[in-house]
Amino acid sequence: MAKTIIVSNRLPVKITEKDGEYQMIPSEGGLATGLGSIYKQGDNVWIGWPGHEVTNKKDREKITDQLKEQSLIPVFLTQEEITQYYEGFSNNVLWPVFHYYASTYANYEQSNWDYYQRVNAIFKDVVLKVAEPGDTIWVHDYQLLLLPTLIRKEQPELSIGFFLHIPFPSYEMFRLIPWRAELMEGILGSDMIGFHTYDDVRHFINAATRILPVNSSANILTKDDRTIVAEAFPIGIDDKKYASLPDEPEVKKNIKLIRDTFGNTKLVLCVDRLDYSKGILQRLQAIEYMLEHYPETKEKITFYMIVVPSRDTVPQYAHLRDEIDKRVGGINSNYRTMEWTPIHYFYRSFPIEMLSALYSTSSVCLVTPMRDGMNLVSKEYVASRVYNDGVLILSEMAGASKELIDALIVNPNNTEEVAKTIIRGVYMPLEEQRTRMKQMRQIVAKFNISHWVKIFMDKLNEVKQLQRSMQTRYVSANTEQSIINRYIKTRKRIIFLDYDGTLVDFKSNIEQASPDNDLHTILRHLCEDPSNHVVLISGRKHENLDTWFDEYDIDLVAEHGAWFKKQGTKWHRLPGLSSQWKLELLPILETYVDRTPGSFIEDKSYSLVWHYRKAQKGLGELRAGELMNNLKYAAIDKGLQLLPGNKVVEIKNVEINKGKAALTIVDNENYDFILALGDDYTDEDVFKALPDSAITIKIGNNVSAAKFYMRSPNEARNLLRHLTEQSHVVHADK
Ligand code: GDG
Repeated sequence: MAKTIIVSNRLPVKITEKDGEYQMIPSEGGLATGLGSIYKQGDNVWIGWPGHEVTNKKDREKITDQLKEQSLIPVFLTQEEITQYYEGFSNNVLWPVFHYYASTYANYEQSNWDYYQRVNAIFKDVVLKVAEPGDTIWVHDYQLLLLPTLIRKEQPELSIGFFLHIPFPSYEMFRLIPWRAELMEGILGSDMIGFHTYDDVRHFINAATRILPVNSSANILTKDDRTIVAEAFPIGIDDKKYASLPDEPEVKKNIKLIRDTFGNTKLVLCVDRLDYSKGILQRLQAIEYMLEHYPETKEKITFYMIVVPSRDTVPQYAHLRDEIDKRVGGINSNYRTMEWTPIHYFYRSFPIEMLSALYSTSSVCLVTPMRDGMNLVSKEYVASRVYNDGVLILSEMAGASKELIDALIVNPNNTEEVAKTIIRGVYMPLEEQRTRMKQMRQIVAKFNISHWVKIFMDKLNEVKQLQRSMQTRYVSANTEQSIINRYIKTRKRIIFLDYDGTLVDFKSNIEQASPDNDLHTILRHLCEDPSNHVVLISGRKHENLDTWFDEYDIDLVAEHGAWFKKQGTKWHRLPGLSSQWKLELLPILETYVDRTPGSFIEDKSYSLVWHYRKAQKGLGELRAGELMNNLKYAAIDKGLQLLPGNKVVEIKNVEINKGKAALTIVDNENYDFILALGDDYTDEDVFKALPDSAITIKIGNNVSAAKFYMRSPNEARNLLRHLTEQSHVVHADK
């Protein structure tokens, strides 16, 4: 049976060694709990580093066996590998860049990058030892950005999901990393990529399309024919656990202790891992500001500040710890009284029973990171407030602020605002506290950790289905053969061919796309067969088509159906068309050309086209959206349609439609073989208009009404070539 494999840097256990015996203590983290519903079932497993350097072969075997009982598989790493891959690259490049601290903390060392690649490859080897066709792999976080593609290269059919727990920065930040293309390539081996917020998704899609040849349409990316979805899945917590903890005797005892100690003052709680991204120094500045400017708060408010030791062997972290020490010491010695100390500071971690007691007793939870992927402390505080009271102050830079909109949201850089908000929070009327807290509790309860796991897995399956349905519609060798067989058997055929993007690749200069010798040969062979009626149906100007295709026995449809020419006759236009509207719209389009370097207008007899293929990436798309918006009402008023195409926006009369044109040609003729090839928005009308028996093929991979897909003009040409070649052989044999 197919299984699910979770992969993360760390396994959800802590290993300790005593007298040669190893002990595995399960970690209490929310992620471990949430993913427990997955990895503890059936054959599912979790792969990761056990958090301990083990060099002895026997010990490794022992640990592996012990972990196996808990469905865990270790990836053993040497100290050197951990130092360079984890501390060096993950925490000294990716962590600062992704948290917008590139200029202060990022250190781009080649050897760290080499190790990062090497360790990702080690993880890949462990994964591939257990992965089998049909399995699903869920890779976690920034330490393993290369893993999805490393796996995909060896097992292309596996379903791979990736979740990033930290923010994804804007392209301007991400591009600073010397190995940005390799990292992006690595992530894009996934089928689905999850982030905490929509902003992260937006940043990611932008970076992907700028760095690699990747197309995007909304949140769907296409890379080498593979559909990849980027989506926001805000992580949740085990809300029920936090709601029930206060009933436990140990927690009750702690609650009493805290009340007895701080009973006379309002408690403000802060809980962070030691990290510059958590904004601890800036918060201390706000606390100092409050005490200085609002002296009435003295002896009324007490701060309980927990900083959990982390990475403090790294000099920057040790420095931060010392700075915090100094700042806290300074504030306490300036403002302390006989009965009161403003900040109770602890550089250590506490058992969850104490944490829960603090969540329960604090009037305010103050969470002010400078950047945070989500921030679980804020959600844990909310889940612990079973009486719907208490106030959450939350930085707008934390992912959680997008969900917990009823918190008091602050900018952590704004010292005065944070100071005032602390006072507002402490003295907030109970009624308001309850209104806000109720809303937040509903959100934390609904979007809890099991919900997160479920929607991530459901969506990953959905993406896989989507890919499969796209895949089956690609013209395989078998499908091609059956099209050819049908072709050979039939005697009255019609073949509709779009030109740009279907028979030739797009060129940045529209005049350059003239037919080459190969295409001429293909068309000549198609036209030589008297059973074939070939129709070239294009958006190009009729003059253009004339110069290129006059020598062939084919019908030409130009400007999407505004002009038609039967072979050997003259061009005639669709009756009743007006081009008066162009006078009015042309000046508007010109303003877009003036503001968008590289763009230009193509003036056809019954339509105007604004081209932006050569415009700066991103700007063209932005202007195209703007233009469509701007012309929305004018278009309805004047009977026009706006068509966003491949790097173009076309404005034309509603009556003009390739589908209608195709239908007029097919009408009343008993064709026994109908084939249509097209790549564009406008070709969809042809696909829809033709009878069910028609073979319709979309070139490219956007959603289409066509029955089949092909990847490129090259494939389209091959099909046409094979049609005539094989039919020639059959007929010659007779
Ligand atoms: C990354 C992202 C994202 C803290 N002190 C103690 C203690 N904790 C627990 C808290 C909470 C966890 O640690 C901290 O979680 P955060 O979300 O705040 O931060 P990161 O560890 O940096 O996590 C973050 C997260 O991934 C999930 O995707 O939210 O943005 O940076 O659960 O309760 N637990 C105990 N004692 C302590 O003293 N027992």
